[in-house]
Amino acid sequence: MLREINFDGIVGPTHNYAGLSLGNLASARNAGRISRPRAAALQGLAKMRANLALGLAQGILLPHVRPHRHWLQTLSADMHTPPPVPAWAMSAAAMWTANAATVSPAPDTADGRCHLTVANLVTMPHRSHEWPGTLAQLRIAFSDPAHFTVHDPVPAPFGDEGAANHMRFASGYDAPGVEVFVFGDRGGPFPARQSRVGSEAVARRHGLDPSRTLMVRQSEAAIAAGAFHNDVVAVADGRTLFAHEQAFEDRAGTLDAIAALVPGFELVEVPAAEVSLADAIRSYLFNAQLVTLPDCSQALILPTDAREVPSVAGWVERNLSGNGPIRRVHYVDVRESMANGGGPACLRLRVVADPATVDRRFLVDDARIAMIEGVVARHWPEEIGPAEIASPHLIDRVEGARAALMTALDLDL
Ligand code: SUG
Repeated sequence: MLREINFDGIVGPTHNYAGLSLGNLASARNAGRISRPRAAALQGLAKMRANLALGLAQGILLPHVRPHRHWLQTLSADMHTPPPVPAWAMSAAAMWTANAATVSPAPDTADGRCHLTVANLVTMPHRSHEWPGTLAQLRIAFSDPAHFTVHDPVPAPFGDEGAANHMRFASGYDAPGVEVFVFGDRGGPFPARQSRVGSEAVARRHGLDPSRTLMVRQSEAAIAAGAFHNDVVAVADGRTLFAHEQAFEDRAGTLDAIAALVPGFELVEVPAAEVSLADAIRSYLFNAQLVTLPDCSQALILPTDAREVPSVAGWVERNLSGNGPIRRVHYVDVRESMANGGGPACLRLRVVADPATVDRRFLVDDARIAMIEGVVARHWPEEIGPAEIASPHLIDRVEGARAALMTALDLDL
């Protein structure tokens, strides 16, 4: 039976604040801070546990090999090369699996298979070398050719950042969906990471029906305010779109086009007059997981940080007491990830599939989460300071930590 599985990235042992992402305000704000990889990974695992308790299906993707020595070799570099090269090679950014791939579930595609295209992430140097590690995992997790096709990345220079810039509407898991690709072309002082050409290539290779596929321009104002991915200002689930008024360049045209294709379309729009773009981005109100619970009601999984921004807290309270489709809000503490610009929705890749067709090592229940927590508690560094990034002692430690996790999960990657 098809259902939505959230594949969360396990936060890797090298999680650190190197300020690498131009246009990601949290990453810039926290550059040079001491990170807490162990707490970060445990926060992510606690989120997974809470989602399991809500009756959701949960999967994992794994930290990548760091430092990425093979990539350093292609630059004729090593961990003694001057900054920022070592920090690029140590990045734990693969934890944000909303950027792992774009996923088109089987009911949407011409051949009736679920298609995944690994994201090339070419815009940011520290993320541009993630795709081979992600592709290797996707090829194992989704190796059943009767149900899945996993594609190589779209070639450079066409930026593709995966599901973070993709929304899907559908009336049920078995029903064909409407897929909306959100690209950017200008972002004020900041890069627009998702290209139109990249999005169109993904739609074609997935065999999507053009009459149920939309290409939508992200608003320049949103990118300039720090929405480096669309999922910082909009999220969709079922027939519902939860979005900021300034998420799309052509607001009216976008909403009309979605409404025309999605019967029973429900819009939960937050006006700029109630929550400014700045507050939306500071709170990550829209980087929520919008999920359908087993009783068919919809809930938002919000970061605890959202409670601390008064305009957002006020909006959430008013919305819940209204008659909208979002009936419940659950808060999760993912502060370590948030401090690098990654909220609850960044940490997960949604795949609509039958769990029985997925490699079991990539699915978790409470017992497996407890087992992973044990590995993290034993092996993940408690803290990483900015001066330690290239230290041989830290490198030994994080390589051993990842190896211990692979052994525990019976994976050799
Ligand atoms: O690509 N942060 C990530 C955050 C990704 C969030 N994902 C989604 N919105 N789906 C990024 O900017 C920070 C790295 C650093 O500064 O060390 C970082 O890469």
